[in-house]
Amino acid sequence: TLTRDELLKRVASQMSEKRFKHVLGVEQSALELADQYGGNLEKASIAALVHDYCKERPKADFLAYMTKCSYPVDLIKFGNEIWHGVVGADMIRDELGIHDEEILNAVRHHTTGAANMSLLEQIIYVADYIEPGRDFPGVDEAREKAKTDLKEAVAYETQKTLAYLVKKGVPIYSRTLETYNVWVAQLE
Ligand code: DGI
Ligand code: FE
Ligand code: FE
Ligand code: FE
Repeated sequence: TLTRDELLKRVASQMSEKRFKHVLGVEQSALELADQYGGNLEKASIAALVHDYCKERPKADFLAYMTKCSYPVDLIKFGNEIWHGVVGADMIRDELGIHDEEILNAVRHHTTGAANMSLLEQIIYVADYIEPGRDFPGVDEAREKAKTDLKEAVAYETQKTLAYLVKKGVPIYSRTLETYNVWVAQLE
């Protein structure tokens, strides 16, 4: 397994300085949340460091990987925004040798959420949204909620993200809708 230093180097080599700063911010927020809610600090750190590892991959790499392995057909219609988590998790396993399914699921679901999310998945989903470098309307409210109730923060982020995507008129991935139905609309 990679040391933290080796992991940092591998991650930094995959992205712009700006995105690497975001990754370190997500790690900081994830560690704070893990500390507060009793999550595993080491897993929170690793998941945060690798969550956007594939964000800057060429589209062709994802398409080749998806063709080689079997993914749901509806996934092919989307783009890097969805692939870097869903497909990225498997690339991280192959390239970085990270096999912990909890960490991989945290990466897999960090963009869309999921109907059922482990504590670690909730931590990474929320940390990605509230890390110190984020600045958008509503981020402070999300930070406040994260301080008092992690699940409320998950719900808030899910509602805001879906509203934002609908306003932009972009396609909504099925898993994003599932997250909304369970976490916001409380359809079980
Ligand atoms: O990778 P980051 O920028 O740190 O953040 P992210 O992985 O949470 O989100 C990446 C983008 O994906 C963000 O602009 C919101 C968008 N997104 C989330 N769910 C969906 C989506 N885009 C589409 N088209 N459909 C979705 O369901
Ligand atoms: Fe991401
Ligand atoms: Fe996110
Ligand atoms: Fe991110």
